[in-house]
Amino acid sequence: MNTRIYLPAALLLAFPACDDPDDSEAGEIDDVVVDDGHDAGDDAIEPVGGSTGGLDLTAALAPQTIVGGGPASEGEYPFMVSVGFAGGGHFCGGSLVAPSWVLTAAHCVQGRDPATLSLKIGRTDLNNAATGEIRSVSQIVVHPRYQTEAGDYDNDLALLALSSPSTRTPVEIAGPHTASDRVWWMPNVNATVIGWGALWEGGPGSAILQEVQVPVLTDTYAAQAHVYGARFNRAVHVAAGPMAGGLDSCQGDSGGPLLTWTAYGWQQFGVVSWGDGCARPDKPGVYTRIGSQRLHRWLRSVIHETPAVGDVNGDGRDDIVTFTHGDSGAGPLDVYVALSNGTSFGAAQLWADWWAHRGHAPMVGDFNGDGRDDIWAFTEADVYVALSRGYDFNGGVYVSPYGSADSDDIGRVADVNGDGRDDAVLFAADGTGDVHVMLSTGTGFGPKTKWHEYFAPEGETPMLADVNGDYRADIVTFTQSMNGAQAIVALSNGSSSFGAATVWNSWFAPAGEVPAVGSFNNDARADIATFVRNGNVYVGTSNGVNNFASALWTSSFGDWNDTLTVGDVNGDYRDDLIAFTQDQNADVWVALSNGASGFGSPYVAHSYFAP
Ligand SMILES: [Ca+2]
Ligand SMILES: [Ca+2]
Ligand SMILES: [Ca+2]
Ligand SMILES: [Ca+2]
Repeated sequence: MNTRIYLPAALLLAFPACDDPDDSEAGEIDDVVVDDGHDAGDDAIEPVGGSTGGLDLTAALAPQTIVGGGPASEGEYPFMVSVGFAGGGHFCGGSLVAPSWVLTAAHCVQGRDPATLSLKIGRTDLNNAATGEIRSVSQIVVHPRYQTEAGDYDNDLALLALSSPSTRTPVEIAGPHTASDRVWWMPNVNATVIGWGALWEGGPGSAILQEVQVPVLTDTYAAQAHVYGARFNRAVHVAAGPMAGGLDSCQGDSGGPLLTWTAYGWQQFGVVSWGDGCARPDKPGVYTRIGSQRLHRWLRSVIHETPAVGDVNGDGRDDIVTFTHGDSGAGPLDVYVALSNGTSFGAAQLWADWWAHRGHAPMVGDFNGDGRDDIWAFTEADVYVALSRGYDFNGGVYVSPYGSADSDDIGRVADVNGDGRDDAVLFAADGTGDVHVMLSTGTGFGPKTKWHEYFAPEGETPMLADVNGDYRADIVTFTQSMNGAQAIVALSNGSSSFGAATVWNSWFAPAGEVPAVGSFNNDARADIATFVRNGNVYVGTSNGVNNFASALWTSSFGDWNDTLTVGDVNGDYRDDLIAFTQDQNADVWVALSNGASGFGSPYVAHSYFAP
């Protein structure tokens, strides 16, 4: 087994402090010619043009591969990054995923000093100094659970903060809106992997970026004994490559992107991590599964704050809340609130600190039924709640029975039994379709019990809303698959279960759209909505029995990069549209529902919130 980092022996000697899990493998690529540019004192200033990636270019110019591929065109992958040593050579790939963040593999950078790293962004030929951008690294954030689970190189992810933002366009990462993007990287889809790594197992790298197409494999295949067995962990790994071998990523490609071509351009769903050799039969490349719920959530929570919407002071108008995140022991882990005045949101106020680490899923909901929404966090093993006092969240903390949550689950908060207190609902992301509920007692949680046997299996987008107006929240899922886009409902019986799953709309929120639930018109029943990338928002109004009737309510709201949601900003019992841009401006946009057929003109309701 080996990771796909490029670390020739000479490089290890030059950086003895930079130990690597893969030391023992370095000999496999010792025929790579290493230049002498790795002395920090030798080349303190980036020798634009001279940084060859430590490769013998004459040997690397053979017209092949990554393994079995071919050269990329100039400008084809503007988000591609070469991770190298300052004044030295390439050793890993990476990808620009936000203006100030580069994604790579944990095993490439763990334990390193950020000051020793240099990034080349958007360069195809590592020798061509006229192209791309050079950036230094101010911070390395390694996944806190890297290498702590059962499989090989679990959670092999790291983010590098850039010293100054890149001007290149970042690549989109899979799963930004729960699971709707899963459709683009289903098994058998042909994915693309790119890198400057070895052209064959044990061979030299390439100065010219290489690309190759590899089929996405099923988890079942990758977990077979003759493939990777238990070393393959489906929660965090995805395998790609022909079963017969011949096409693969290899040493020097580690940290680079595994990409799929969607209707909207490139999307990254994997990070080059490890494999047995390169391009061997039944030994495909194994990639970090960044499209999984939990890894996407972690990535997102490093790059951005997490916004939420709820009425935290109990005046009937929904307010906005943001969770800043941070790591255990490091912070910041603040929670800010901006209260609605009926039209816009006031100044941000600090209402809590030390809440929701990176990767934990924060939410808001009224745990004790006093009309004020409280803050929640779904962690690896528990559900936490802190009560609102109307001016902060220091009204007491409650924790679920230990082990009741799983970081792969999709957690939701809603009142399923109609007692006015929001309950915790957990949708299993392991494909079983189990739905569990923990009822709120107002001062604690009841036992975790199964309320549905099969609802919203992996790849769907589950939500809760009272669609029949009996004050009990029902479960709703959007299938969002390649050949179907159903909205399916199972009604709460108020005490122990959700009923039979029934299709209420047979075409709503197909893959690539962002679904939501809310009450948009003047009845007491919750409806559904979907945000389309072109700015259209459709609403499906509930008839309370068996149907959501779809209509276009606006054609000018939101941008795909926004976090799109709904809430009742003005307290008229109708949900309005809310978009958090989460960019440098971090504007919050609102469009008010007219209660019948449309949303008003979008306006900025807060000028800087949840960047
Ligand atoms: Ca309020
Ligand atoms: Ca409350
Ligand atoms: Ca309840
Ligand atoms: Ca209901």
